[in-house]
Formats: sequence, C-alpha cells, structure tokens
Amino acid sequence: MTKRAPRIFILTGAGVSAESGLGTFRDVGGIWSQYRLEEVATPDAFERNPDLVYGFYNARRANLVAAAPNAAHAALAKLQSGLRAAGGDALIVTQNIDDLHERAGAQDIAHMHGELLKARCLRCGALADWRGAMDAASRYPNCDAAVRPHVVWFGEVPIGLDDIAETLAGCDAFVSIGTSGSVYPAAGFVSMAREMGMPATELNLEPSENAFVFTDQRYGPASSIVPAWVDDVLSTISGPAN
Ligand code: BJW
Repeated sequence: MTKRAPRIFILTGAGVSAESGLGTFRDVGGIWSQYRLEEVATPDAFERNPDLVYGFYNARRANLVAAAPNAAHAALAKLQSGLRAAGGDALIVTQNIDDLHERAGAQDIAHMHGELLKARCLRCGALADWRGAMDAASRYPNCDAAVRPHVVWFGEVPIGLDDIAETLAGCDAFVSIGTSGSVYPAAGFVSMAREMGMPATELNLEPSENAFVFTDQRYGPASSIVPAWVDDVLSTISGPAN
C-alpha cells in the first residue's frame, strides 16, 4: 500500500520575501531600525498620528507593487500543487502582508497579519482592493466612510486563528520559513505542533528565537534552501493513497 502524501503546515515570515526586496523587521537595517513600532504599528499610533501610519504603509505598498516573487515563493507553490496532486497538501499561513505567495501561484493563503493591498472600512470593517496611496481623506469605494490599512497591529487579534488551529491539528508536519519567532501567537505555533507530535522544520537565514523547539533545521537564504527542501519533500511522495 502506498503511503498518503503528507499535509504540511507552512508558516512564513518576512524572510521569505527578503530577496524580493521587501524589508524584514528585526534584522540589522530592518524596518524596526528605521521606524519605532510604537509609532506606526499600533492602534494608538494610528489614533495619534494617522498621517505617519498611512505614509508608512503607502511606501511599503508602492514597494510591494513593484516587487516580484522569488524562488522560495515559486518553490512553495510547486510544493502545494505537487502535494495536492498526490493527495496531500501544503497549508500556507503567512505573517506577511504582501501577496507574493499568491503571485507565485500558491492558493488559499491565510494572511494572519492582514493584506497590504486591501483597505478596511473604518465604519463596518468591509474590505476593498487598494493599490494606491491612502490618507485621512480616502473613502471606501462608493461610500463616505474612511479607511485604514488592512493590517494587524500590536495589540490586535490576528485574523483567522480558529481556522489556523483547526488546520494545524489536521497536519502531519510543521515548517517555519523566514520568521524570527518573536511575535505571538505565530511564534507559539511550533510548540503547538510539537505537542501534537508533529516533526517541525525550521528554514531560515539563521536560528530563530525558538530554534530549539524544532526537530530539524536548515539555514541559508530562502531562495536556495526552500527550493532544495521542496525537491527533497517531493522526491519522497509517490501519488494518492490506495
Ligand atoms: C531570512 C532572509 C532570507 C532574513 N532568507 N530568511 C509578551 C509575551 C507574549 C506575547 C506578547 C507579549 N507582549 C505583547 C505580546 C503580544 C504581541 C507580541 O507578540 N509581541 C512581541 C513583540 C513580544 N502580539 C500581538 O500583539 C499580536 N496580537 C495578539 O497577541 O493579540 C492577542 C490575542 C492573541 C491570540 C488570541 C487572542 C488574543 C499581533 C501581532 C501583530 C504583528 N504585526 C506586525 C506588523 C503589522 C503588519 C506589517 O506592518 O507588516 O507583523 S509586527 C511584524 O512582526 C509583522 C510581522 O508579520 C511580524 C513577524 O515578523 P517576522 O516575519 O518574523 O520578521 P522578522 O524581521 O522578525 O524576522 C525575519 C526572519 O527572516 C529573521 O529570522 C531572519 O534571519 C530571516 N531572514 N533574510 C531566509 N533571505
């Protein structure tokens, strides 16, 4: 009897998009060395100085629109389609607010910290696609309500946590890619996976804060180590269960 292809939970962070030219947060020269997070990534900051917060995200949105997925995003899309064809899956949960997984062809991405190319209505919470600049005078399409970037700031509850927990419980293995493991609740997912008995692999430029929780580690630039790891996984599968 052929073994079923695995269902792999994949958590990605800023490191997977670093080689696409999108900044990471906590690396030397990263976003939090240029901005104080208390001034741009909290609900209080938005209330105190909305122009600064809109400007912070406008610059990042313009950068994102000009960026392209890299070999790591492409490899994860290939992994997902390969596993799905063999009866398994790659369930991608990203902390990133970019759309590079989608542009590389991956599907059903859970954006737990929001999406930069969406605006959220400040009156009802509805979402609209948004690619240009946003400011205090911006209005939700066909409405007179103001908007904010659809991102999860510190102190706000990440999106879709119940679904993410359910997805994790249905997986066979956990993989973390390009995240420092310093922001919760995402940083706690690996411990949850380990408590459920799953093997856990870390793919990162360098050991993360919770590297010791993982059962397997590979270090290097995502554009090299992710395609190599994906090829290893796909070489072990042999089609749907019978
Ligand atoms: C490469 C690479 C290459 C580089 N190849 N790799 C005390 C204890 C525990 C928790 C808390 C606490 N005090 C406060 C909290 C909660 C707080 C928190 O975790 N704070 C910590 C700072 C301690 N968390 C929250 O507030 C969250 N909400 C919450 O907890 O709600 C309460 C609740 C939860 C659950 C149920 C009920 C209630 C919300 C967190 C929101 C995070 N928001 C941000 C910004 C908004 C989006 C945006 O502007 O983009 O999200 S912060 C920022 O960090 C961003 C990221 O998604 C997130 C994670 O960063 P990431 O991706 O790990 O990036 P880096 O830069 O840290 O790491 C990059 C890694 O890549 C590095 O390791 C590099 O080595 C590597 N790398 N180049 C491969 N080429």
